[in-house]
Amino acid sequence: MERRSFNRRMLMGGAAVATSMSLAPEAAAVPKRVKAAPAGGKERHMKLFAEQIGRDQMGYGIGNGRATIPGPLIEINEGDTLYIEFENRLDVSTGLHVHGVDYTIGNDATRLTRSLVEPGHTRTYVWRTHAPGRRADGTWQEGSAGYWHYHDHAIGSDHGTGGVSKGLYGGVVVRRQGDVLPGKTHTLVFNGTTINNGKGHTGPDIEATVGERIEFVVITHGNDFHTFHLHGHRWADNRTGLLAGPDDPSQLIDTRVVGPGVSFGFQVIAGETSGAGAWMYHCHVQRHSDSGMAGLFLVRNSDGAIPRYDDTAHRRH
Ligand SMILES: [Cu+2]
Repeated sequence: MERRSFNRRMLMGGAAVATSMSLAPEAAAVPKRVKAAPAGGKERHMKLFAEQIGRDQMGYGIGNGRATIPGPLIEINEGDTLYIEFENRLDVSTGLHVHGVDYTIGNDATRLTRSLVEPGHTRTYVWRTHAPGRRADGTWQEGSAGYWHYHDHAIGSDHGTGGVSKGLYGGVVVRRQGDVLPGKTHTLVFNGTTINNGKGHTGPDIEATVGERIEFVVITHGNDFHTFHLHGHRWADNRTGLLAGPDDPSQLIDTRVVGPGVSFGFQVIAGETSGAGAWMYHCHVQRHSDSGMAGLFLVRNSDGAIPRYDDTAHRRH
């Protein structure tokens, strides 16, 4: 098994050989060439709505679908302008307040700035983004690229305390030209002591096959500080979660402190150095993980198997 894996990596060229010895035997070949984000500068249009979910929850939805918690992941490229036709299907005023991107005060989606949407009404929010560049005064202006998020800022209080607790939130990814694109992206929101307002206070399972490039967008809401931890994987503590090269000084981490309003993201190659398995992710505040702030990153071998995974133990929770 080990030899077969090693040989496959040797075909990829000299650079990969040096590291292959330390790789887990079950690790599959990493794709030879990653896909990169294209240049921005496009005008994009989408429709989004907010609606009630059951008796106690609320969510954002897209197109003709149902609302979800978290809401749809919104992904754009630096330089893009996004026009969001937003429909309020709730019986209270709400809006789409966003972090990180550029928007005028009339797009703040707060009561203070009279930029909410009344029940049954529709309006268009405009989000702009910009690429990095040099200001006229010679200083450097960072671009919009990052892992951001949007949420209600009106229901329950002028800060959206009620709307956010019921599920009105979602992720935003702004990519820079050339950024590595993931195979799949998953949004995890620590909200109170739930993950994604999950029933039974249990986080969703995230499924992958060894070698897949998986992106995590992690957002925090509520009143508590948390420590996001993922087993068997690690990432760089920088904008992308990926090292830019051998001289990138970013620290490698597998746990990060987060608090209300914070968002970050990263990519991992599933099972790259540790192989397949039911890898837990959870808040590392013991009281929080014990109360259910945990889920599984289910990384399968290419034959679909998950080594040493006792499904019944997990389901008993
Ligand atoms: Cu926690």
